[in-house]
Amino acid sequence: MLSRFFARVGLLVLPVIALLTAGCSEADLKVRQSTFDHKGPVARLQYEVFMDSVYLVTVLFAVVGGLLVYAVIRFRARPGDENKPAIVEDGHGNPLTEILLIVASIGALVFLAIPTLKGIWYTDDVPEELVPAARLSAWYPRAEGGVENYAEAVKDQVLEVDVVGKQWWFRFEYPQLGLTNEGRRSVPNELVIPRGVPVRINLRSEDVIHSFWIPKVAGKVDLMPGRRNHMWIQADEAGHYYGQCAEFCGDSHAYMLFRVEVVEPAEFTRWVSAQKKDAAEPVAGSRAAEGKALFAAKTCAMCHNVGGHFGAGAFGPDLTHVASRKSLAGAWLDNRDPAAQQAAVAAAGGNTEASAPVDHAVQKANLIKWIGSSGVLHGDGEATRDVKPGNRMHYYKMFNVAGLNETRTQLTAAELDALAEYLLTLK
Ligand code: HEC
Ligand SMILES: [Cu+2]
Repeated sequence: MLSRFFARVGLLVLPVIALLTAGCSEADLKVRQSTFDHKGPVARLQYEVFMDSVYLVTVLFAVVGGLLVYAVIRFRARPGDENKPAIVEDGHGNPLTEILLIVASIGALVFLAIPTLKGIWYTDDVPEELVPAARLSAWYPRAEGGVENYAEAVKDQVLEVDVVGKQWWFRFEYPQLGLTNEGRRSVPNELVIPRGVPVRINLRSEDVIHSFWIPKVAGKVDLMPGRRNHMWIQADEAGHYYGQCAEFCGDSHAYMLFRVEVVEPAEFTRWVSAQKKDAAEPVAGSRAAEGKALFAAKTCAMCHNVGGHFGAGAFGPDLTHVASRKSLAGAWLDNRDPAAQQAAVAAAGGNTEASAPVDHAVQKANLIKWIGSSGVLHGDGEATRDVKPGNRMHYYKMFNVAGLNETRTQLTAAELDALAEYLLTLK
């Protein structure tokens, strides 16, 4: 009879265990946005706090579940039980058990509270010991000073990045390096940071609440309107990391991604000077030159900055170096060839941070798809489907100015092609 009982329990429990462990293979733990595959000190600490609680609840589950199973078996109904009194006599209980339970509960809380609180302080700001003189940034002029103002110098030496959340994309600014929206040179969607260096991240929002999350490097802190939050990150391996807005923020929240390029410090210095350059002039008479003229004629310049060409736009992503990025439109459209990308990951032994270079044909197709999307009327009067529903490029009702309607720009296939050719020159 007992074996029949166990057979029944087994029938119930096995599928549950199978369900719970599905997705626990080595490869599954290394997917693009896995918090188990931590690649920096902040993510590692968050992983450890998580695992501490997993160990604790596993013990709790075993103890409570074990007692339950024991009671179910030990006190199951047996033939002849009909003659026993239905209600067992009341007792006070066992004071020792009660005290032990209280002590054990407090112990469990303390066990979790210590790493949690330590983690909260650790992730709040770049720890000073992580910024010794030997690692002072090569790209930023060293603050002069001796030991007295070391703390101040350290503060200055930490690379700072301002992250601004917008519906539905991220804008990155490097105030120490002169890459800001105010200075018409911000970096949309792809955060570039040097490897092995702590970076202080200042977070704010220009509309609703968003949240900044790079599962393999650190997460998650909210970007709030009217408030400045901060955190720090460090990535210990170079590569292409995947980030995501983690707070529901409207129609296209699910399409609000971003990327983090972790590069060697020397490469970072090169990247910074490339970002500061103005866009080159397209060859006179080329399709790109035609596209440049259209960029002004079709109101694109109203929202977008192109350094050296158009300086009025500050609302949309800065396009000065749009063609140098691996993704487009809140990193929703990938500019790499999918097959080449798969091959790159496979060649790196399944490392999802490996990346194929930009494929210019894919990039051009993406540009055309994006610019010609969301109700933009093509020559034949047919509106295309949204790439990102409600996006602020094609539906800019949020300006809320009398007389401003959705863009509904008329763009022929030839015009789209010229615009894309122009944007492709913005390397
Ligand atoms: C009303 C302001 C506005 C106008 C006008 C506008 N855009 Fe945009 N554009 C945006 C916004 C906002 C985004 C970001 C959308 C998103 O990712 O959700 C964007 C995104 C883009 C991107 C993707 C940039 C990136 O790095 O991801 C390109 C390319 C672009 N616009 C080109 C154009 C062109 C070409 C025109 C003219 C036909 C144009 N835009 C007109 C606001 C505007
Ligand atoms: Cu969001």
